[in-house]
Amino acid sequence: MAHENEFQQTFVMVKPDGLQRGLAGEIISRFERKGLQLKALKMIRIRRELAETHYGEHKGKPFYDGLIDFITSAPVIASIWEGENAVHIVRKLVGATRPDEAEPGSIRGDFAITTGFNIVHAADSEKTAKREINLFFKEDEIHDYPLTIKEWLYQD
Ligand code: DAT
Ligand code: MG
Repeated sequence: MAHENEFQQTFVMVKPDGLQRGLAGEIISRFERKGLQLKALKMIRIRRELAETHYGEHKGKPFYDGLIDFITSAPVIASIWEGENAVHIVRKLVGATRPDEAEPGSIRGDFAITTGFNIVHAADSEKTAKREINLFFKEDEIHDYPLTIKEWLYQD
């Protein structure tokens, strides 16, 4: 795996369907229990312009218009999580894009049925994570505080 043992921040969003289905707490809880540190959290209604920037790589694909309509249709919960290899670890916890391929035990594997309603977003690389963090959060919304259980999560 690239970036082994690298401390990283990643961007995660509970999508409108995750929130509407009452799964926000469950989803956040999974990252907490893994040992990742919550650095930022907020509930927002994504404006169209932000949605189009965030999902810019998918512009022109058949599902693009529906994706933009969906992600702007109701509030989401945006968050930043930090830890060793956080980007890769969070993607594993989230599971494959298609819920019929997502492993049981992953969030999408456990709670989603269709790709269009796969309940959670996570950045797919360190570069994407940085970009998405900057898109969704101001610097003063990101919190630095000690992770008191750190010595039980990481060897020095
Ligand atoms: P991921 O969210 O796992 O990073 P992606 O970046 O390829 O996946 O696509 C972004 C979102 O777009 C995905 O979470 C759900 C939607 N999407 C992707 N492919 C789709 C498809 N074939 N049909 C409907 N929605 C799709
Ligand atoms: Mg993606």
